[in-house]
Amino acid sequence: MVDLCMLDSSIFAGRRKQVLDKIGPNSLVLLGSPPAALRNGDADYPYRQSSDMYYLTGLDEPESTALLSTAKTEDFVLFVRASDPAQELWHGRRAGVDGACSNFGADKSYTTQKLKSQLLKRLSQIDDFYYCFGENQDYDKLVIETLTTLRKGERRGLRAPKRILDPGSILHEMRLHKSEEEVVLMRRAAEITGQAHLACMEVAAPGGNEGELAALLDYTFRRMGGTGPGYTSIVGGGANATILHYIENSSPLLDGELLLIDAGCEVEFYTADVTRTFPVNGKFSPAQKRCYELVLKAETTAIEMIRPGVTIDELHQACVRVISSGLLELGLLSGDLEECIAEERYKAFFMHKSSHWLGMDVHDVGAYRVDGSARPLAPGMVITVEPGLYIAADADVAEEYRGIGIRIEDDILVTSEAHENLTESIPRSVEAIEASCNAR
Ligand SMILES: [Mn+2]
Repeated sequence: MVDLCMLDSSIFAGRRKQVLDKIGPNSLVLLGSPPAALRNGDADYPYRQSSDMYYLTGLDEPESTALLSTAKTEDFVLFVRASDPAQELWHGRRAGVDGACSNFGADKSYTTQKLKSQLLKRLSQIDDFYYCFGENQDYDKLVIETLTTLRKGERRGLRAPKRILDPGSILHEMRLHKSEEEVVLMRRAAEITGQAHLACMEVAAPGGNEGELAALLDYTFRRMGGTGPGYTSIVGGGANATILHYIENSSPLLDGELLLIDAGCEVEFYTADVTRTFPVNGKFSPAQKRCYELVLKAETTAIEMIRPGVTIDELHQACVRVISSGLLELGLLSGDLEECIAEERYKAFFMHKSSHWLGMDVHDVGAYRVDGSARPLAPGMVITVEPGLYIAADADVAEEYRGIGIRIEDDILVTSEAHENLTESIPRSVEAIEASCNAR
């Protein structure tokens, strides 16, 4: 059975009620689950429910489908795998048709095999159909076949919905604004993530390996009650840190190099997303320190700006200005500051954006622009701030800067007054990082 240790069934019911209130009369929402993913041979990856499906149901099973409807039918219908002692002996527990009602609050439930006939019946009774094409080919095929059957059957009294709408327009707006319960989970994810990063600073040393630290992250996440990493951890030493999404995590840790760790713990489907960069031997070289303090200055400048009404674009522009100005001072760029910014020359060393929404998905849902303009931040939103500096090992710059990769990333809750840094306690200043690295 799914462990609802913090989010109880009333929270999922409240979310469904909000959706039902927003979709208007004669509407139906279909949410599906991704198929189990094969790793190799006959072994699967661990299953992860889609965030939208979990957000509204709390059900973490493949082959499950949810319908929410304001037509003259049940409000909430679940389709699930049938209980099957033999299958459950081999592959794990199932809610089953009875459990879908008694444990997950469905007004009516069926086995997955009934989805096709029920969808045909229920889609012929509505005007607005909320369904997201392009996420799952099996559902796309079923939906297209069903709509085609309905259109062809108009002379027999069938009718197709008038409109197909994106459920994200409602659901993703809800997910963008975190409730108190969600903030509790994100706070917990941030705390555990902090402990894991700290453990890595204490353990990392020349002669170690990136893989050992990736394992320490996993171990700390799960030992402290998380479900594991919310995305594949990035543990990159030396020039590996200049590869933005490096996940091989298998190189030796070398004396004199920096180590970049981008890792976040997931707690009940909510993830943290934190990056720290520190010296393998516990002491920044002068060039590393200059680069590090530049990225830190960009990060703190942007974080300080965060309050309702500010936009993510403005935070990024602030980071770009600090980084560009620092690159000129370090001699990594030359010329005029305004030109470097206008011509985006900083992109040779800082090529990604500074922030994204954070929540159930590490790059969480929610529109970044509204009516063509950058969206103002509002209380309850959670964003990252993560400027970086990446100097390729063969870059045409002074030798001491080659192969330096630095990113510093924190998770920020927008509050009514300004903001709260959920990951503030994880060492960030040069002094705090060196102290933690030498606390082993
Ligand atoms: Mn991030």
